Amino acid sequence: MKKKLSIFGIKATLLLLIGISLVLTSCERIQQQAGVLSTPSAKQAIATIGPTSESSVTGMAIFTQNGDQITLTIEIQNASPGIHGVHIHENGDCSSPDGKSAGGHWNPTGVAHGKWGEGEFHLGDIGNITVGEDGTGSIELTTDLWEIGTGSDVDVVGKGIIVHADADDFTSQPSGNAGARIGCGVIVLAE
Ligand SMILES: [Cu+2]
Ligand SMILES: [Zn+2]
Repeated sequence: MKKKLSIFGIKATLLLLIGISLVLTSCERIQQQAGVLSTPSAKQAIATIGPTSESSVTGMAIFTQNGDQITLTIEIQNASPGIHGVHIHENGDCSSPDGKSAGGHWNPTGVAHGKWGEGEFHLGDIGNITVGEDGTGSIELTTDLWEIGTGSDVDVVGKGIIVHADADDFTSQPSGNAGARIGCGVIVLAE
């Protein structure tokens, strides 16, 4: 009788210890999640790029803020090999089959189209992506000219990413003569 009781006592203690450790683990998780959400330097915005009716292009654009610097990385797949212009356009609207619903180049400063970092250029003038034989390509750009989720004139959230069939020549107005719109994505604040 005594033996049975002591075995029961060990089992009960073990169960209690497992229960306490489970509660502690879930508390830690909640604290970690809250920490990520409240860190202002980890602000991110993303756009999932999908094909217009003229293509099968897919891709992803990720904007990550670090201090006052924002780094944009765009990766695309299933594109034709060669050079493709890529811009931020003024509307986060990919509803039309030709991508025209995204409007013109995002140009909150009201200047001419051009090459990023040289003379006048739209805040949406990201540049050109070189796509290899495997149909993939990428571009990266770091700047303090954009903001994420501030609601200001230079906030990228709510705008569109457009990938073009041809290269941006950086001189033709108003959009670099980059041809048809083959990929489109809406820039949204990342959770
Ligand atoms: Cu464009
Ligand atoms: Zn432009």
